Amino acid sequence: MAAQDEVGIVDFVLLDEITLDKFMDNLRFRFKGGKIYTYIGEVCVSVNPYRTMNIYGPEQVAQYKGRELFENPPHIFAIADAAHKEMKQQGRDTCIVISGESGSGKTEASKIIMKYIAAVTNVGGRQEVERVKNVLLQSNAILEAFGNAKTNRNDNSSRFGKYMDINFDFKGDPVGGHISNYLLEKSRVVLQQTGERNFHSFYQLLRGSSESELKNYRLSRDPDTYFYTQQGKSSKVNTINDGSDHRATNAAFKTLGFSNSEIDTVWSIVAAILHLGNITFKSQEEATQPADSSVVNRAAAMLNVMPGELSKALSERVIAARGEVMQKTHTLSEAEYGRDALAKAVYDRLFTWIVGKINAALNVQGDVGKKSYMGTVIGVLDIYGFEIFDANSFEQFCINYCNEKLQQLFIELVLKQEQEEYLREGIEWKNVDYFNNQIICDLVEQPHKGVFAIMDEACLNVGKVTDETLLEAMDKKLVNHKHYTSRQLSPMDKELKHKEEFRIRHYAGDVVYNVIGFLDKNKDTLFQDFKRLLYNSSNKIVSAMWPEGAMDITKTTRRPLTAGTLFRNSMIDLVKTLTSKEPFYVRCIKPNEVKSPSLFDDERVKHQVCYLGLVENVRVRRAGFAYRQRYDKFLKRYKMISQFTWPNFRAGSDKDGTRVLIEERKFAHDVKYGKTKIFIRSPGTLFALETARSELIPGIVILLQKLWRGTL
Ligand code: AD9
Ligand code: MG
Repeated sequence: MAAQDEVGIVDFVLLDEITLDKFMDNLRFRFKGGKIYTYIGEVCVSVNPYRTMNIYGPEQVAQYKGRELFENPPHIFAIADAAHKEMKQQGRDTCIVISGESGSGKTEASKIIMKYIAAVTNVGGRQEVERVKNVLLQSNAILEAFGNAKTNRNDNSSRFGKYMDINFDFKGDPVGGHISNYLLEKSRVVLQQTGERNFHSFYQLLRGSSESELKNYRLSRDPDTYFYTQQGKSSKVNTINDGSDHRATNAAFKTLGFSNSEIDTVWSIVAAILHLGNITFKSQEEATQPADSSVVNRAAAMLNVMPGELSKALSERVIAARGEVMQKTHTLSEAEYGRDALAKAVYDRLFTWIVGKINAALNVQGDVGKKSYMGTVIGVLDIYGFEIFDANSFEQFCINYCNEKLQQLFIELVLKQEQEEYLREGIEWKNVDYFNNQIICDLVEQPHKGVFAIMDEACLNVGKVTDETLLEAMDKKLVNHKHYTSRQLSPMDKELKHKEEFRIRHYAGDVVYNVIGFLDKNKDTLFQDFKRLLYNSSNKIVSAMWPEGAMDITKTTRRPLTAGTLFRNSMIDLVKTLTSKEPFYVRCIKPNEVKSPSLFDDERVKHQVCYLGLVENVRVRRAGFAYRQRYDKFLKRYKMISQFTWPNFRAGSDKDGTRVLIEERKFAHDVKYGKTKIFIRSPGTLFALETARSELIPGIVILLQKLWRGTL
């Protein structure tokens, strides 16, 4: 591969001068010339083209299959292939971490990677592998229907985090998989900002169902009829065809082996939520009741529960005090709160159930599984990107924290460990400075002092604490933190307009959060009455989604973990999983805010290049080395290419042997000798070593065969 193709420099490491300006010039030049991928060593920088690119067909698959990164122009296929090759050859788990802000192209990248893996595997055409590949590919349609939505940043924004492990057998073919999902933004079910939509599934059901289906679900076609689908005032999206997407979702359900009654239950639940959203209440004397029983009837029918029971659960709750059970009627706002909590919980449970079903379909099974399953995986991570809206709440707080964690992982593995290794190995090295966002991760996740811990403490004091007093508690504990402030702490700050606001200086930008709703969302309670109601549904699938409805209210239960703590724990686990694998990175960049295929907004891109630490990445990489290996392993692999080391080197240590080999092959100018490892600067040297080796191998094999047969 030439350092330069027709459009700029293919690897930023090869820039003649490493400055932000030169970086930007190359990125812009390439984007304008239709080249959306550029490397930093093995990291792939990808700029969202906002148009269909003709670069993902069979021809390109053939071009990249089995090749080394440096043999072809930069492409995400090459990263997918590298992860696959590494896994297959070294028997190591690998993962591909895709990061970037909302709308930068992460989900598209993850789909392209999966399609590539599907395209290069199962040359033998085994049936079970084919099934697994289909399930892997089709699961996206379902997950996006139920987990994605139009936001003001992205028409198809992921509102959940997804980490998918693909299991491979010894041939390198996919034989199963597992999806872990992270915190679905369920508040969207009941509330959308102007210009945004609910999850796609709602519009798919309304626009894609036949007349008779609509009648069965007791729905009318127009999303504006339903409170839960009309708030954003933008139910129609140009880039989305809800009708055909509905067909694709149903086809995917079929491929994954969902039964007809399961599919019907899924859509009935979605319909039930639409009906729930249209329930209003009237208050008379001490009692609150649904205003219109016909709407309640429809929702009840869709959930297969008794309308009277639903009405009751919406109007009052059972409480247990000192072993005694009592009824307490709701106030109007409690009833509305309960209705929305029910709608959110039902959708969230449905989503979790769907993911569980997909995982069941992806279970390693059959002969393929038993006989040859080796247990190596490629993990693909596609999460919700960093986001700032006009109004930011608990969900944005979690999403942005998740992005902090991934940035921290990148720093740890790409910037920090690399430099530490040079130090350890005694390689001469000029330190590269970068911003370490650990301080922000700590601000959020530290025990006792972090925001999640302060929220949990507030949640323990039920009754006495409000969102406002939570903010006071945060102010008190975080007053001296460089990355935190609030209206109270900075009264002159013009960005903080309301007394409920606090600001976090994230690695990717400042975000103002409104604390109202934080406590509730963290506590995430659903009245036991609803759980019992759903458990008692005559639809077995619905009932099975709510096993805790069987619990007796008088039995004291342990306080469940809060949503924040669960999320924090799942992020810590995720980082652990990723750290245990060999990582490959795709760093996605959003070229502009208006989804234009031609506009390269310098300021916006520069901002992303800076916070992603890309220039620092180039510096570490450039001063660094493309390849390193322990002396014993290096010698074992390449000893046949030197007369001095073949068949064995006896004149000194492995390090001496390595040195003799490198000098004979005239690569001394491109390597450094560490304490335990050899460091090779350019990929070309490695390529030359590999070529020399593979040219010799057939000869060696023949030699060995002759020896074996005794004909030599
Ligand atoms: V979010 O954090 O989930 O809100 P993503 O996932 O980073 O975000 P997404 O992949 O959904 O962004 O990309 C946004 C849109 O950009 C897509 O719907 C496509 O219209 C467009 N896009 C992104 N990547 C490509 C691509 N490689 N080719 C063509 C693309 N279009
Ligand atoms: Mg996405």
